[in-house]
Amino acid sequence: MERAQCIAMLYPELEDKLVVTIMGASAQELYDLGHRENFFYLQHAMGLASSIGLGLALHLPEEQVIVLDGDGSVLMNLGGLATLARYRPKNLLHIIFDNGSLLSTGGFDSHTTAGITDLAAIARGAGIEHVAAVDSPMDFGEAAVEALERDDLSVIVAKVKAVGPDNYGMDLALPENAFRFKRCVQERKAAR
Ligand SMILES: Cc1ncc(C[n+]2csc(CCOP(=O)(O)OP(=O)(O)O)c2C)c(N)n1
Repeated sequence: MERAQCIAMLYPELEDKLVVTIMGASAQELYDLGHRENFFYLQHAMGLASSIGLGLALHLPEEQVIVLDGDGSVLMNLGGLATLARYRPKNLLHIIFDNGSLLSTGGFDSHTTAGITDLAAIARGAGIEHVAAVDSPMDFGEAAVEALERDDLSVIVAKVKAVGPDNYGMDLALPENAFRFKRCVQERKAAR
């Protein structure tokens, strides 16, 4: 299974949600499907996409927040899973694309490559009740639908191939994306 395939399956569902991605391949694959003002690509701050998602979810309970993360990034902020479990926002779905690689910076193996580290087990051990580990598009789709309907914190660990986009490049620098995303959040809040 490829991450781009999963993101494409998810894309129609993302129109009315707030979406935070890590930098690099995940961000590019989402951007390539068509940028929307409710997408925030967290450049540089590896590991903190779930923390940004948690803050958004806690402060905007009427929004549904989706975080698109990577194994390498999650490994840099394992405590983030425990913090998610503790605050348990009902409106947060944390999707971890586990490609066993730090793909966006050259494809170095991560701790999950040889099956040493099990991120789904860590998420469960952190206290997150709804954790799905999937490795096929059908299972990913089912897990995503269940999570979006659940009304509780959910984590999906999706095993994917270590492949990314052919080309990188976004016509949207981090500050511009951040300002526009914030404005989008404010406008959605005002419209409710
Ligand atoms: C604190 C920090 N360290 C290192 C980097 C450089 N860096 C950017 S993306 C990346 C790899 C991310 O790996 P992963 O989360 O598994 O996602 P993938 O690239 O495999 O999609 C690294 C090491 C960074 N941006 N921030």
